[in-house]
Amino acid sequence: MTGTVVKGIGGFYFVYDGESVVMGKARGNLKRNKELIYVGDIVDFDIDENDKDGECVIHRVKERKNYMTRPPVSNLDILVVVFSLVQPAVNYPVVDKLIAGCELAGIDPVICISKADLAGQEAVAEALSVYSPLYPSVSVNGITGEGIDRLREMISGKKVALAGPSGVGKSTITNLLHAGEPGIEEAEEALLKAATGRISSKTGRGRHTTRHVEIFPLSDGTMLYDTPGFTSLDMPAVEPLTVRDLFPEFRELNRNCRYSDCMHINEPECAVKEALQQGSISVSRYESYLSMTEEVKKWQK
Ligand SMILES: Nc1nc2c(ncn2[C@@H]2O[C@H](COP(=O)(O)OP(=O)(O)OP(=O)(O)O)[C@@H](O)[C@H]2O)c(=O)[nH]1
Ligand SMILES: [Mg+2]
Ligand SMILES: [Zn+2]
Repeated sequence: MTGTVVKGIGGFYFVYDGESVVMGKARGNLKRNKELIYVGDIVDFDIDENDKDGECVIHRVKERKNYMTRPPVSNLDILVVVFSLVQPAVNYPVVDKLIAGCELAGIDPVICISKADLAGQEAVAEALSVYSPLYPSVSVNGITGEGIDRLREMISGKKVALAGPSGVGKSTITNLLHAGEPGIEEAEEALLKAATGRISSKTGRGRHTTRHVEIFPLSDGTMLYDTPGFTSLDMPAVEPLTVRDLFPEFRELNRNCRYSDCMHINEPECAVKEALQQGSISVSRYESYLSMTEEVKKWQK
């Protein structure tokens, strides 16, 4: 049989075959090869109801379309980069790193500004103006549900992960997208519900409420991955030139730079720096770019 791994905890995996979820373990050959199983993996498994380790044994992981290590997920069509402007305060370098990680993995990012009720319309509009020319973008209010229908349309039928800092409201959005699903019994709904947490009043940060990646299948075919939040992200071991190419707003302009290998930092006749001076490239995006190129230098000898 074939199914999707929807959750993994302590060596146990939950596999969804389109109808029901069975729990089981990986067969010895996978463990011996130290093959990792990601949530989102399509796996071949056998049902073994007499096994003491659960109802199924996974014996093969199918080739992945793509994967990410942070958060650890595979086979995504879309990754929704969720961040709030306040509670917790936005950290643009982290947001831009996550977006760059999507570009690197070949996953389409959608930008979602959460907690629209807390930041004020102007601040939300300003943040949207930075990202909406680059990627599909939306703002949502987890209290009133405003914006959730637009988000639902943007991700309908796709394999979609919600990712971003702890406490920004990913699990709240998961529950809102999940609410009102037809055919779900109340008890089942309670089980399916993603746990949400509070913001620490001391630090203004999230409390890492979600500890594991979990997929919630929706009735329109959407596979919604809720993921644990983080406070920081590391750059992968890539060349500075690769980092440059992860910024879509630079790619077009690069043709007008004097040098085709222009890093848009100190070179003369650089179209990106001109655009920056004219204000058509966002200062915060450019600063994220600078910090990312600095960070990957540690990988160079
Ligand atoms: N004011 C306001 N609070 C919100 C909103 N969305 C979520 N919250 C609250 O923010 C807190 C954190 O929400 P979660 O959904 O647990 O955040 P998370 O991103 O899943 O956090 P982790 O699981 O730690 O990564 C909860 O107390 C929510 O009720 C919103 O739009 N406005
Ligand atoms: Mg959560
Ligand atoms: Zn340049």
